[in-house]
Order: sequence, then structure tokens, then C-alpha cells
Amino acid sequence: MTMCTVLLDDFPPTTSSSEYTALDLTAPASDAILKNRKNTWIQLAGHPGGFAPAGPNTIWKKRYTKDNNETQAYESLMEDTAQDIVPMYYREVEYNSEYFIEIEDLLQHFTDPCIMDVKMGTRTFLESEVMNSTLRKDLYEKMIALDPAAPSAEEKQSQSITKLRYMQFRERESSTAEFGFRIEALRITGEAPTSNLKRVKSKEQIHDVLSKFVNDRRTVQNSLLEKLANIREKIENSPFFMSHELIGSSLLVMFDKIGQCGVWVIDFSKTNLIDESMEITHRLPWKLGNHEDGFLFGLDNLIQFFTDIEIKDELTDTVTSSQSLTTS
Ligand code: I3P
Repeated sequence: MTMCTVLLDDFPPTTSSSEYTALDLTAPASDAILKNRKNTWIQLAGHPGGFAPAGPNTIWKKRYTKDNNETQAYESLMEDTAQDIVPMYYREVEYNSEYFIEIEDLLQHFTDPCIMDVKMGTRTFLESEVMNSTLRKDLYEKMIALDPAAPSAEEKQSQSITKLRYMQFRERESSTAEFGFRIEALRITGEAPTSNLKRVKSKEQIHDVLSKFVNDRRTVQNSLLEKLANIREKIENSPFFMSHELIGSSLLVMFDKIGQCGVWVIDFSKTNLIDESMEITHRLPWKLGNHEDGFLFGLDNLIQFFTDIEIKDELTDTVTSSQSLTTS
């Protein structure tokens, strides 16, 4: 697929010029564009305001980095054997001198779904971050909000830390370091979304959150396990995934009461092609220079966690898993 950027002067395109609305990434676009949408827009994780509904079945995602990694990743993925485990990619858009990608809005397949964003991998920062000595006060503030005792005497004095220090602190404070994944955000049908999960770290805590998510639905458990196993197999056999390091990518897991269930790999803004001479397993421990990210190590563990959920009083408000979406 060739790289193609569409330049838009006015967005969203409506029938009358008086209805043209400037793109506001903190709010849905316009009634004209959104009238066919089934669900209210929900952003669970990621940079606040980084997404906006576009067409009835697509969203725009803003590019924050100088590089166009995510566009390149999606363009390659659309031709890869693992194409069906990621959202459909449509195009890159330039609007008001900013860049966006237009991708499938996965939410549109569901009715009032339960949603979970699981950040994958044992490493959440790029190797280039190791050399970055910039001290940041905002990350120091975020660190002490989580654990006031975490900073060293020197860090307390400067009231600032590097991004590497913060990211590794977050990895150890959550389940990332030990299990290779962390639950970033969660939405249970009928409840407000929560991203207050930064301290979910132990086996028991993870088990409790996943059990609450599945909520005694055996068909959901079985369907999710089937989809996670499919994702693992697709990744292991994918030329794209086996030649790229995946940092900060998530699994988006969704199901609804009418028995639809889906899992996708999302977020490729820190996905990089590794040198041809190198091999990546996504399972071996990271050492500077080997680019290992622990994505499959985390997926193996996540599958084990979902397998271990005990269904006590089976809830049967969902139909059989054969009615699950075929897109993942
Ligand atoms: C943020 C999170 C983001 C990261 C961001 C962190 O921490 O790790 O993934 O952005 O870095 O602050 P938290 O989850 O505790 O809020 P990137 O993935 O783009 O690196 P930033 O502050 O440099 O944006």
C-alpha cells in the first residue's frame, strides 16, 4: 500500500457549509456526522483528547510524535497476515497542520459494551529513552501521587525525574514488570469508565479485576480465550509482528450483552522495525540493544489469567460464542 495523506480544509464534511464545524478533539464532531452512530463516544485510555469520532464507523487519532510510525505500521499491517487482529486503517489526514489517522471505530460493533484496555509488554519505553537525561517535574509529581516514598533523596531535592525513571517505576508499581501486561482502563456496562488501576499489581488483584470484567459469563470467558489464542497465533506467524518491536501497544477487549465479543491489538505509535540481522521473540527479557518488549510473554500470562477465572453462578445473558464477531 502506498502512503497517502488526505488534506482536509473543512471537517466534518456536511451538506451545508453553515454546518461545518471545526474539529474539536475533546468532543464529538457534529450531529450530522454522528447521527448514525450506535454508541456514545468513549475514550478509555491514551492521551486525553487524542481521538475524535469521524464518520459513522471511523475515528481520527491524532499524531503526537514527529515520526509517522503509526501510519507506516497500519499501512504495512493492512497487507500482513495479521491484518484482522487490528482495526481497519483508512488513511492519514492532514488537518490544520496536524496529522491524524482514520481507523475503524471498534466501538460501533457493540451495544453498551464492557471494555478493557490492557497495555502489553514488560517494557513501556523506547530504547532511545535510556539516553534521555531530561528531568521532568510533571513526572515527579505523578510519581509522588502514586507513592510519596518512591523518590530518592536526590530526586526529592530536584523535584524531577527522567521519563525512563518514571516509566520503570510505573512498570514495577503495576503488573507490567512481573506479568508483561497491565490493565490500563476498564468500563463495565452501566458504570463509569475507570483508569484508577495503576496499583493493580498482584496475582490476586489482577484476578479480581478480570473476574469482575467477565462477571460469571462462561461464554464470554470462552470467547475471549479463543480470540486471545488466535491473536497469539497470528502474531507468532506474522512477518510484521515478528520484525517490529511493540512498545505501548494495547489489547482492546470488548463484549456486550447480545453476545458480541472482540479483541484487537491497538496503538502502534511506538512500533519500530528492528534491524534485519536481529531476531525478536517478544518473550525474552529485555537487555539494552535486543529490542525485546515482552508482548507475547504478557499475552501468555493474560491467557493464563483468563483461563484461571472460576465461573461460580453462571450468568447466561449472552448468546453462544459462535455469534461473536468474526473481525478478530
Ligand atoms: C504516561 C503513560 C504514557 C506515556 C506518558 C506517561 O504515564 O506511560 O504511555 O506516553 O508519557 O506520562 P501514566 O500512565 O502514569 O499517566 P507515551 O506512551 O507517549 O510515552 P509522556 O508524559 O511523555 O506523555
